[in-house]
Amino acid sequence: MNFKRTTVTSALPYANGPVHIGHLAGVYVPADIYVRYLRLKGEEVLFVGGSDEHGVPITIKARNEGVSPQDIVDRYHSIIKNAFAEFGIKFDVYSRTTSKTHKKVASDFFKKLYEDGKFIEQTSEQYYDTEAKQFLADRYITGKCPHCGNEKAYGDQCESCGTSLSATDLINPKSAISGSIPEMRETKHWYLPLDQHESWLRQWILEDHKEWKTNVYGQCKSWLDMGLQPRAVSRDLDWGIPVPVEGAEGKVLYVWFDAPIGYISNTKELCEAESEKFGNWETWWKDPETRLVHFIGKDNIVFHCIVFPAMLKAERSYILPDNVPANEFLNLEGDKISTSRNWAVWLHEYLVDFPGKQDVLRYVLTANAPETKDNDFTWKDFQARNNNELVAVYGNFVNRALVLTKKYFDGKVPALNELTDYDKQTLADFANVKIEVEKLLDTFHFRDAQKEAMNLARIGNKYLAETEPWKLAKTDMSRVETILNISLQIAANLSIAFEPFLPFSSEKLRNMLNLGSFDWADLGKMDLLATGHQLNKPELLFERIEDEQIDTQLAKLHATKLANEANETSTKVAPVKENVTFDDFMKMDIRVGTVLECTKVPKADKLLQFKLDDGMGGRTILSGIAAYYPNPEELVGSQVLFIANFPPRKLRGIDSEGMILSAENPDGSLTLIRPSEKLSNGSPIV
Ligand code: B3M
Ligand code: ZN
Repeated sequence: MNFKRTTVTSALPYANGPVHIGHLAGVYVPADIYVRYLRLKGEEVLFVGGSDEHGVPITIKARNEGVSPQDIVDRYHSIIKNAFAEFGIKFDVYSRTTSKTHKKVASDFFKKLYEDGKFIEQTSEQYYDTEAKQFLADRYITGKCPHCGNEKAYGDQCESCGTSLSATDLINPKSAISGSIPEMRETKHWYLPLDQHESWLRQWILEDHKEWKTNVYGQCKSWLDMGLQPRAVSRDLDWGIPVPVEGAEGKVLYVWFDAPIGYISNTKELCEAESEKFGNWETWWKDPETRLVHFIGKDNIVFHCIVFPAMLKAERSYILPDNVPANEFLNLEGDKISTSRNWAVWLHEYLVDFPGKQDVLRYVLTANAPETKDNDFTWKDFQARNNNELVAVYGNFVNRALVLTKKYFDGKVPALNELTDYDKQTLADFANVKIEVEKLLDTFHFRDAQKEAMNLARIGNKYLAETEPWKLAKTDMSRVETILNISLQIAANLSIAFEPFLPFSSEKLRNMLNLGSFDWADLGKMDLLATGHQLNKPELLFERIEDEQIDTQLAKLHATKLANEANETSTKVAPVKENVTFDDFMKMDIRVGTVLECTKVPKADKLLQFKLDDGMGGRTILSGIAAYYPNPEELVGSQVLFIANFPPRKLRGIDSEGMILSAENPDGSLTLIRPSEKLSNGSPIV
């Protein structure tokens, strides 16, 4: 199929928090690379983004902060929008699902399907909070997890063991709104009968789109093989787009019904505002010659490959996506990125710590993009890729070419004279790269495409290092001219090849080269700079990142980890036992003693035998802590606490006269209690 234009969408992030590197790596950088590439090729393309401003998490956040959901989405919509702009994610439109246009488009979409009989109505039982007088979304119900016993599991998921739940699985469910025990009540909803769409979806995905990425295809196949069920497209909630039919008071469109329609509404909003530039919105969504591509993360695959296409098909006038190049997840320093645990690199914080280094992050995220499997971001790798690749290869090459041209030719592009075999070989290596990069970009292999672009820089860097024009300047100026001409042409090519990946650096490089407009077709040409063309002042394209900067980031993450651990520990503290009286306490005779000997008890792998100076002539006590003290002799000289009035008992043939006190750690291990100051042996604890 020959398409005339492409509509590119990228998932609409929930406006309930800022965006982090996982978002960029998974969705927005690849989408932006792809769009920049198409634009450079002179293709007609529309890049649609926006914020997803409905859904339960937004209402929960608002309730927690005591503000309205609108306040929350207003705040994060602008934070997110700015972060994307800062990183050069160049949307044609970035709007929001609380816009007027969207309300109308989504509402009309629902109405059309409703009137055409594309939904089924079903009544089901759901938890209802009689105090707050509302039905409870799964997230609004807490209770005990049936799998791990966590008392604070949510009705949709237990965050302790990660199991996804439904509200009815919870033991002792409670409303998170009022704290009351919810009751079951009947409620009516509209469902999209996905089961009725199964057969065309099977054909369309499994037969007609075998070229989709294997992670996407595989997930679709397993959904289809499990058999599709009707999905509710409405919810009992007061935040969202009201269900536009009679008798639906208190019900709104399910967020996953309205959000993908947001792509359409945002297109419409743009086209109506700038019709001369973008034409009619319907062309982007209904013309069979338009190619639709959705960039998303793996958790959104079912919605974009199955649910939304079923909605579009049911509506009957829309095109379907041609590809859905979903990525897997990016981890951070070996752990899953998590907003609630603050385990993330937030874009707005990165910009404060690394001002002007947007391209470095873009580069590293693409180099490690989770294209086929989850991948890991580490700060050491970030530093290494910056220092060893961007600075040492790309930056170094460009800088040398420009500085030498300034030095020998006053910044004017020198002539291309006779070519040596090595020159010819270098030029030939070059010519292949364009085809290779294109092939990779066309098939969404952004990591490899960027690697190819970096190869160009490597070719250039090697060429300069091996020809050593600075050594020839005294003897063979004609040769120096040729070498620098070739090097500058390579630099000009780099500014094109890297434009989709590193737009800020490309622009900087083009300014240094004093290069005007250009397009993708210029890539591979060796006459981009005419002889005599005046270059601008050379500047460094990239800067080294020092160890201290990386250490600061690692320290920040370490602090987060400690805080999280402290948090988790505090929730795992053993419950307090029944009260005792003061007299009960006073019956216990706890004293200080010094360890004189400490040895393993033969054939009892848990026991240590202590000989204590107890200030009363000495005693022997056995304690079950051998597992935690592999070198018991090191305890000699330590002071410990022991119970002095335990009746002696025989263990393994040895009389044990008391009990030594230890603390139990959250993981169940034991640590001896040792006074931090030297005390007199036999002193009672009071
Ligand atoms: N807001 C989920 C997410 O941010 C959702 C995407 C909507 S795309 C139409 O992962
Ligand atoms: Zn659990």
